[in-house]
Amino acid sequence: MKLSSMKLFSLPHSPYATRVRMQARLDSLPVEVLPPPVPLRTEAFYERFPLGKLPVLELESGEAIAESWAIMEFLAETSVSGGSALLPESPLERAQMRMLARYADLHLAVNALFPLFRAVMSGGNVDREEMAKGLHAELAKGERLMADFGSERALNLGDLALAPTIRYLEELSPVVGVDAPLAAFPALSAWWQKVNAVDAISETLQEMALAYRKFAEGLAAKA
Ligand SMILES: N[C@@H](CCC(=O)N[C@@H](CS)C(=O)NCC(=O)O)C(=O)O
Repeated sequence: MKLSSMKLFSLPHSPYATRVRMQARLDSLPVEVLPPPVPLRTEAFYERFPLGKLPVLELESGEAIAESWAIMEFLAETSVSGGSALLPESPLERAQMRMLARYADLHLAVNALFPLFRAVMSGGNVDREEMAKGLHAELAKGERLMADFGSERALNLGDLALAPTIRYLEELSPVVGVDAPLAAFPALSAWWQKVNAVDAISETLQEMALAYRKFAEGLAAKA
């Protein structure tokens, strides 16, 4: 399998694509970041990418890998990473890494981020107090995970999966009157500081946030 040059089809504002871009930067991977080669939500797109979403990693052999987490594990497990430090050695730490990724996707995104996104789209026409409570409850789960996993551990793929979701929460939570969503959570706040101290991470997160603002302006202009 030749991996000397891979294409990552990405959207700059996508939290899922951002994870992979951060990994590529951190591990200096030979990945060319490109916009979708055919328009999203078209027959041609579904024909080429059956899951219908980005990111997609296309290998030189033509195989395409969809789903950000599948891409991340693939990249970390193949030789291009040369034994990525982002993939912990022990089965327990690997399980904890996957817990973080699943927390990001199955808890925080589903129960907090998507509702906030819908709230922004509706112009804030929601029960703000109820939503702020929901956000707090989801972040409290993350607080427990970070406290349980300890602050000394090295950053891993799970942290990269979670970081864009947290950056989005910061961007969107003011719509329900929450300006500093992590303020009540010391372990999460300490983790967030540690994550943002890594330039490859904070710069990629900033690119995503700027792209989101442009994307949101585009949506608002259409509305
Ligand atoms: N579970 C997927 C989610 C990917 C996803 O939702 N991507 C969005 C961009 S953030 C997308 O491709 N949207 C295009 C569309 O829905 O047409 C992953 O982890 O890669």
